[in-house]
Amino acid sequence: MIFSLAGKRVYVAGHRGMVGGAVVRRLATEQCEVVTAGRDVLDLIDQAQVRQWMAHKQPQVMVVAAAKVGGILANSTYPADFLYNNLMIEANLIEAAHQAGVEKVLFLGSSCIYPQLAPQPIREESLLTGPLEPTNEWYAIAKIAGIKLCQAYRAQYGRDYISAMPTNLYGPGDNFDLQSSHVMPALIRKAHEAKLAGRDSFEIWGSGTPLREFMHVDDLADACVFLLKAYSDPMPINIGFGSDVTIGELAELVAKVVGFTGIVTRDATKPDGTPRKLMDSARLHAMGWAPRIALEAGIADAYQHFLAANAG
Ligand code: GFB
Repeated sequence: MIFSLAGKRVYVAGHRGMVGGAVVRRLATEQCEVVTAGRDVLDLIDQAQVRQWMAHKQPQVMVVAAAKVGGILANSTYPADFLYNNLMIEANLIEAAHQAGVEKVLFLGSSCIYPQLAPQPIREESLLTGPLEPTNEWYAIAKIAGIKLCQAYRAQYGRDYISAMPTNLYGPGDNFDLQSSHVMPALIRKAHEAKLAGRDSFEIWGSGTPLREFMHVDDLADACVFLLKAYSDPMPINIGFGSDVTIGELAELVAKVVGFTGIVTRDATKPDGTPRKLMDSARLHAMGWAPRIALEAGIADAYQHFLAANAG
């Protein structure tokens, strides 16, 4: 381990989101102080506010888990929101961190930064080698800019700012809104509601053939803490699960976990997105980190949190 969190003040930007919330929970087991700021006190789009807040709080470490995120439909419907908000959030945070002397920054991107037809599994070297998937290129461009910010502050100022690219995530605190969510929470909700209503089917978007790799957010949070301590390199590092499933297979698995016994139908008018984005996480695994939460167990956990959040 090359960086110690002991006694450090760690700012987690985006703590009310699924990823930031998981990182805060994980950091509770470290000997560090966690600081956060809700949107009511700190608007991350506002450069002056971010600078003032950072100068006042003086964190030594920052995790950038704040982002405007959404599923395939939200990404393609609100391109300006996804590009502008994410560019502003990361630029404001990283520049303010540098100004305030923050020692270590972990910036979180996404597997969609890689070219639409990158060789699978996708290695970090694939970045910027081909055209992006059109359904999420706005978000991807913003996240690529975030990687470049970390690299630029490293190169120009010697800052230990790193970036990591998680695969598709799910878990407690996810967004279950059917229009804006990712596929996992959408399928959990659809299967649950179909079961409750006694329907004999629920519908998934697209052909069901795209392949996706899923990781429980608690595994991701563990990887983040590991990387804060052990990683210092300009190159982004992949955080993947190691295997993928088709969306059709995922729907069947979710139905099994939820206890829905009907059939799954397909809405071919909805987009498939990229055919496959399995990441090569060999660099991370070679450092000694591996995920622990198997897909079915992770879905069961996410379903329990969904039930708890919707009780009463
Ligand atoms: O998770 P998802 O919205 O985003 O969709 P991406 C994954 C796949 O699931 C697509 C299919 O092929 C969808 O068509 N799908 C099936 C559904 N049923 C549903 C449904 O009810 N809801 C949703 N949302 N999808 C996102 C990017 O891409 O991945 C973001 O848009 C981000 O930028 C994120 O990178 C990790 O995996 O296609």
